[in-house]
Amino acid sequence: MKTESEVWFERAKRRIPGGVNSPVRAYKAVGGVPPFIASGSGSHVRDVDGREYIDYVGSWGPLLLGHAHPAVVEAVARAARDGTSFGAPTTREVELAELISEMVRSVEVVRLVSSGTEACMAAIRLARGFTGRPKIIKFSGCYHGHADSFLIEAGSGAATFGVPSSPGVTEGVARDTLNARYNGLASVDALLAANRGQVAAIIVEPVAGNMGCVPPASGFLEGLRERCTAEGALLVFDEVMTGFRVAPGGAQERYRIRPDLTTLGKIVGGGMPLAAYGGREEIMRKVAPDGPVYQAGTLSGNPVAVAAGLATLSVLRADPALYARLEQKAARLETGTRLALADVGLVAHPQRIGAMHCLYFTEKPVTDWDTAALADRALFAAYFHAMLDEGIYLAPSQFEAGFLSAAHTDEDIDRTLGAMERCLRRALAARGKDGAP
Ligand code: KE4
Repeated sequence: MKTESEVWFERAKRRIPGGVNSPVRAYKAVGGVPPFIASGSGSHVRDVDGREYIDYVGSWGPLLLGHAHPAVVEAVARAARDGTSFGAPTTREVELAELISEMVRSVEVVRLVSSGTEACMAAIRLARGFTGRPKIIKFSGCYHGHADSFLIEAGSGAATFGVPSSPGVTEGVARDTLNARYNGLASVDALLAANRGQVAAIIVEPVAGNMGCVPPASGFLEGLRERCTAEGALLVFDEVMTGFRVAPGGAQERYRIRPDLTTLGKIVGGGMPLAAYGGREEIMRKVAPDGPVYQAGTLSGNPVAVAAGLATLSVLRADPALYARLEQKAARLETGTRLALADVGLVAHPQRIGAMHCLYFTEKPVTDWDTAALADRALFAAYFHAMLDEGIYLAPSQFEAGFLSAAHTDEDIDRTLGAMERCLRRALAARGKDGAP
């Protein structure tokens, strides 16, 4: 007897590539059929077969408050009743821009857009327009959305051009994207020396959440700030994931670094399609219609999405103790994970910053893409499915971050830890690995 999710997945694949509207949702990295989700409430989601899960994906980061938070749902419903879109300025957009600027101090002027990809794409175009330079430096293992300039793998050697990582991205685009090693300032120095006066910006995830969860090494972010200032390049913090997550003012508050531009997404939209880019006024005044750098969007600053973002940030601003409560729960989950690993005798590395985390099935800690790539993906997949069977909904890839929300309860953490040792043993058995009984 097929499950409802199986039936729907077969039907979906007939009309949608991979049956999904974003590739990671198809479970290619872990195999199996993705549960089709019917609803979410707080820290839980329920699938179309009526199975309930503790959710550590949280829509990939937006739901810091949990699913269907009453303030967000009410704000969305109220806004929708007044109309879903006008393509005209509204007062709420101004209020959200002011709130973003208040919470993320380096953002003096901000433009609202509809996705993190759009925000990062626009930020890079702006950096090129402001500096008159063509090249950008990004970091292997970091993800800034699917704009052509970002779908570039590192070419061999430090000074060579990038290589398209997707068909459809041209060599012409690839030559202006340079890949450095995350936490590797020497690789940045080599690229800057080989491209002197050519680099418009360095774009970085201040905590890398798209190869799992890789914290910045001590001095790394400071080193990028110094190098950008010395080189006349812009430092762009991609805080689409870390913004409002690792601190109320994002990673730049946590690590006390002032970037020139910041991109935001996920939490800023409270689960609705909304993102933003902003920063120094001198730079942002180059954006049309103030300046010549063009960027536009039919649904940019959409009143319903803005209402969700305003409600979300307003809850965060009114409850700064939320972050301390989150930290306490996240730390308990991490400690319990370490105990479970010790009990089964498995060397693995839980890595965490605030309420974003990843359990790496690696012998050594992960500091960059090269060390992340050593992870035992098959062991992760076996662990993932064992946890899913126990009603624990993890991100379906070793190279994705997991997220805790303010809605996760101590009982959720206890249930997760209670399942973890069983699932680690099941995964080890499935993989025929040594695991002390
Ligand atoms: P979106 O275009 O997906 O809204 O944002 C792109 C983006 C930009 N910058 C960072 C740091 C991001 O994490 C993202 C998107 N993150 C992925 C999760 N790894 C979204 C999930 C997906 O692609 O379905």
